[in-house]
Amino acid sequence: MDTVSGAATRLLFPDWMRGVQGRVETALARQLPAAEAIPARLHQAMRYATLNGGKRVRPLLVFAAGELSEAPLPRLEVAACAVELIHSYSLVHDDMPCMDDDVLRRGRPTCHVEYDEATALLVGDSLQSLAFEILARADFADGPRQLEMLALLARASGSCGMAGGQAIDLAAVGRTLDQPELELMHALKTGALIRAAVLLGGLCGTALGADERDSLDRFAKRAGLLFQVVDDILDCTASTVTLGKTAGKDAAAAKPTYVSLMGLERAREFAADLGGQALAALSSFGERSRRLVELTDFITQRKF
Ligand code: GRG
Repeated sequence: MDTVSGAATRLLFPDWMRGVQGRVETALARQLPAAEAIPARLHQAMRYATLNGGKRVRPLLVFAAGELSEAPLPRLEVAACAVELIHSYSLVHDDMPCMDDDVLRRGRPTCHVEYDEATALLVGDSLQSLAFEILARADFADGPRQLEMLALLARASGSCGMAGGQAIDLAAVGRTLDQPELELMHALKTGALIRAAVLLGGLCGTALGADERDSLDRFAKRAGLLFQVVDDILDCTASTVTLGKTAGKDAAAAKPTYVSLMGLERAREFAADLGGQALAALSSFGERSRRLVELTDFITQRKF
């Protein structure tokens, strides 16, 4: 099987990133139902919500973690698509009037604005089902590993993961949370899927040892929190045009964030600290973790 080739490992990070993003875009377009397949409006809306947008950070994490275990590229591609389908579903539902009620996502009208609320609800439901369907296909991986990966993604997405974090988030509006409460909310809402992306990538290749799995998990948790702290900082420092989504929403909605909890400067220091902890967790992997190291820097320094 096609694994990460020597040529790929020599690519500069921006070229590697563009390569993975392009590969994932093509794979998603292939995995999604055709736009003209019945029910065409639902399938068009699913493609609208998933294709042509987004940084694809979670797929990049799958591929980067796959380099630790010399994972076959076709398997990484499927795992990356599954995680991105779950992420796309969460954004569609999060933008709906019953949740964050937003009109702009990835620089375009949100799914319920472009289509309608009932369609957006079904888009989220269908993207979630498709994520599990593609992981469950017979040629994806050997049985026990496939079950482990399915369970991992299911738990990360559900009430003890992303959906649970969203419930805590909705209940926290207008309240003051202390740091452990904020951390739990984000570990579930944003962190669980990022952690799943990293662990799935690690599971795609030759089995990692117990110590390696622990180190990877430590990295994944720090990276998930780092992503969110940077997101909070960008929400109050970047423009709507740059972000492609409505800036300043957290403060306007009286949402607890790292910036509201600790102020902008301390939030920046906290992000730098988390980045350092994430990198420290990778130290035992040496050169194999190069892409994860580069991605951590990308997440820390991202501008949108
Ligand atoms: C509706 C079950 C359910 C969950 C929603 C992920 C989420 C939970 C809500 C999204 C709201 C939000 C802005 C969270 C902050 C972190 C985050 C997930 C940002 C968006 O992810 P990016 O920046 O987006 O990776 P792109 O568009 O680049 O894919």
